[in-house]
Amino acid sequence: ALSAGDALVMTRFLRFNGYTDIPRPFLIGVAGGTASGKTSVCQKIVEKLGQANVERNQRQVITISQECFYRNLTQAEKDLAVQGKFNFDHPEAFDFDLMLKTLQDIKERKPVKLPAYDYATNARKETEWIVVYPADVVLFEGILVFYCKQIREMFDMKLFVDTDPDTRLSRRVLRDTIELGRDLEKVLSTYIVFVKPAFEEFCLPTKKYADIIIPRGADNLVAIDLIVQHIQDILHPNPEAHQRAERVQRTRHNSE
Ligand code: UZR
Repeated sequence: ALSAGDALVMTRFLRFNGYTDIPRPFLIGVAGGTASGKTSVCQKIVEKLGQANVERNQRQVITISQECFYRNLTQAEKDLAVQGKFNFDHPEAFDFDLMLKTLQDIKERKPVKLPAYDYATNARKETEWIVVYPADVVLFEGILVFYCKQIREMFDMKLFVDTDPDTRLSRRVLRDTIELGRDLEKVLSTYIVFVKPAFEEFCLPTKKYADIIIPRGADNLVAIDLIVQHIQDILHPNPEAHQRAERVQRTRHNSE
C-alpha cells in the first residue's frame, strides 16, 4: 500500500505533468449545537462506509473536530476559564485562520498536523498532535464550522444536525458531569450564561447555509443512509449507471 507521503509525491508528479483531473478531497461540514450528535453522525457515516476499522493513514474517509482549533488563551483568559467565566462558545475562542489554512492544505491533499485539545486544562496539549493524512472524503464537525464565510465556502456539502434543545441540554449535563467530572451547578450556569445565548446568536443562524438539515441527529438513519449513498457515488462512480445514462442520451439523440 502507498504511504501518505508517496501519495502526495505521486499527486504532485501527475499534476506537474498535466494530469489535472486528480480528484480533490470531498469536504463535508457538519454543524449543530452542543451535544446535538455531530460526532455520532460523523461516526455513523464513517462506519457505514466501512471505514471504522481501517488504519488511520489508509482511510479514505476521515473526521476532524473543530475543538482542535480552540486558540491558545492569554493568562488572564485562562484565569477566567478556571472560574467558568470564559466563553468557549463565542467565535472569539477559535483560531479561524488556522482552520482555513488547514482546510486549504487538506484540499491540496497535503498531510496536516493539528494541535490536540485538552478539555481538562482548556488548552492545547503541548506534546500531542493529531496527524491527518490525505483522504477522499473529509468530514469537519463543530458548533461554528459555518460561521466564517471563507471556510463555509470550502465545503462541498454542508450538514446541520438539528436536535431538540432539551435533548441537547440533558446530554450536555451528563457529558460534563459524568465524563468530565464537572460540578452540576456550574454546568447549568455556564449553559444559561454562555452556551445557550451563543448558540442562538452564532450557531443557529448558520443553519440556513446547510444543504441538508438532519432532525434527531444520529437517530435519523434514513438521512444518514441517503448521505452515505451520495458519498459512495462520489468515491466509486458506478460505471453501469454511467453507461445507462449515456445509452439513454444516445437513444434520445437518435430519435430526435
Ligand atoms: P460540542 N468546551 C469546554 O467545555 N471546555 C473547553 O475548554 C472548550 C470547549 C465546550 C464549550 C462548547 N463550552 O459548548 C462545547 N463550554 O465545548 C462545544 N463551556 O463542543 O459541540 O462537542 O458540544
